[in-house]
Amino acid sequence: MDREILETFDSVKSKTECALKCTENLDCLSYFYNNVEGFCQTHPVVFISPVDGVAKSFTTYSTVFGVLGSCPINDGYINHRGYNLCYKPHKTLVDRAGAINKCVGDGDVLFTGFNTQQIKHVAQQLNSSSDYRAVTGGFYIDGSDEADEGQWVLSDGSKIDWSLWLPEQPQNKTDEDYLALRYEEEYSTTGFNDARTTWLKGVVCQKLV
Ligand SMILES: [Ca+2]
Repeated sequence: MDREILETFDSVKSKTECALKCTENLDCLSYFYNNVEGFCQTHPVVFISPVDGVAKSFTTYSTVFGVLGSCPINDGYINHRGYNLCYKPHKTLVDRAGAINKCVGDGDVLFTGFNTQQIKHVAQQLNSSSDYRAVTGGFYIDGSDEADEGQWVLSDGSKIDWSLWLPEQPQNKTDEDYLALRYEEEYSTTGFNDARTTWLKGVVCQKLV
């Protein structure tokens, strides 16, 4: 596994020691450990798709368990300890109303994030998974410019002053008023695009913990 590498360590004596190195870095979500070579490699994402997380020979893959007891990581939620984030991408396609319903039904909200780093982390997580990259249209998150064209705000009314727009986005059409994170194959990157309420997408829900 050689994507999205956070840190690498040699002469690591045990899987437990590798786990500790991951735990010590709040940006670490998962790690690979090779007990033959004593090689430990940490990652800032969780590998969701089996094909993306294939371990090399003699290497085991593990995710670090969050310190947030209230983030249900056994139910598919992803916990970034450094940003205090607990979120879950859903691949089932829904319109925007359906996206809100999905999150609310799980006791969550549309993914918000509160700064560039948090949004970038989720974009990186979506970008690192072939299952997520394959979701047509990407994923709804919180954010709209419906009230004032070109002025993007969260559902609590606060201004979105960070930007992760894909190239040639936003198109800022008056009927494309809702924020989504979408993989753009041409640029091999995941970023913002503006969407219509009727477009079918996945959704990233956030559990406020
Ligand atoms: Ca718009």
